Amino acid sequence: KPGAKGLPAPLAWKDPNAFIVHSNQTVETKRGHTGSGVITPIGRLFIRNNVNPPPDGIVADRDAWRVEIAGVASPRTLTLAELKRIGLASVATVLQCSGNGRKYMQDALQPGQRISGTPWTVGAAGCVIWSGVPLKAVVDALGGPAGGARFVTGTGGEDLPAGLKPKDVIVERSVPISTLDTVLLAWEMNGEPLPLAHGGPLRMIVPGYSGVNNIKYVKTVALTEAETDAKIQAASYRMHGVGAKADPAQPSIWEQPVRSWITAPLEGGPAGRTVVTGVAFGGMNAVARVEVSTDGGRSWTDAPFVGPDLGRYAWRQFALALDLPAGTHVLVSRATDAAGHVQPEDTPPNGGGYSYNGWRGPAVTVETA
Ligand code: MSS
Repeated sequence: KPGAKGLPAPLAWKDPNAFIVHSNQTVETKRGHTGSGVITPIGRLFIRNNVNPPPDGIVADRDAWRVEIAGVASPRTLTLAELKRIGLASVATVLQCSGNGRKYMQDALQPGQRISGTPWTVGAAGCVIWSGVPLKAVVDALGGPAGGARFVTGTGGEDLPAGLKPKDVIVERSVPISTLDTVLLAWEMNGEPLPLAHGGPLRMIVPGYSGVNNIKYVKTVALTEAETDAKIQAASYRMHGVGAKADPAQPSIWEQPVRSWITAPLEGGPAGRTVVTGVAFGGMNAVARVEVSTDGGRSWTDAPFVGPDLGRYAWRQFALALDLPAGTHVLVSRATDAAGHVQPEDTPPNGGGYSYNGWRGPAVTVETA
């Protein structure tokens, strides 16, 4: 039963009341627990690991962490201390699992159809400020890209389980070279040293891209001609039909689509004045507009954004004060990004349960009296 399990021991430092524990490696922030500030407190941010994290020891001496930079004119292995002498930048991004909202796709399946994977609702997401060095500055310091680079490929620093083919388990992802201008090699989140659980000592952040592309404990960053043939890239996190097999010709789960959901109210209460709050983001583009409906999408009202605007990759919070008469209300929100993409009513199910961004799935039904 979701919510019945306690936090796994390595995550015991997190707020025990803020999570639905799906498994040792998949811990979802309860809806409404991302807080009323724009930034998600680290103690309430979701966790998703594809394999067991490395031992704690790797954050004992953070500055000694080594990352190999390849596919540049002068390839080198740099320590974190050396990276800190190259540059510093900060960016706020929505960190969201590719499968966030998968439950809404699973709930809509026909008999005989199946989508496997964690049934995340809205809580495999948060908004984080990352600080570190722009990858571009590191590449420039090493003489610029070697010829022919088409991808940025990051490799996670986990010890791989024995007895399995490394390519089947290694967390290694390639993203298009166009991200070279925005990728950050981050050692801080929300002003704190990056905890191991979120990828410390060093994480590759790809602004606007879904969770899996943000490689924790990154040990190699390479500019490559081809996408990695690791299973997590070639035969997983692909857009394909329900029941079909993943293959490298299908689109990879990279850029996040526009999305929003309501964070309060989640339960009924007295009729009358109510503040409907939520979060909205555009993925690659800034979010430009969000509307709220209290009648399940029949009529819509623009909701004002509140709090600071932390840039195009961050989410914005919204708060609409309104009067709810006594009765049943179906609350939903619908975001539009700066490029004009509108959140659809539903996202057709896909085989991996990825990139759900419908406004219908996360509807909240409340009774007021
Ligand atoms: N990285 C590494 N190294 N490993 C692993 O496992 N996972 C992914 C990312 N990265 C991994 C990595 C995923 S998948 C996700 S979401 C993310 O991460 C999460 O994060 P956090 O920090 O929250 O845990 Mo899905 O798309």
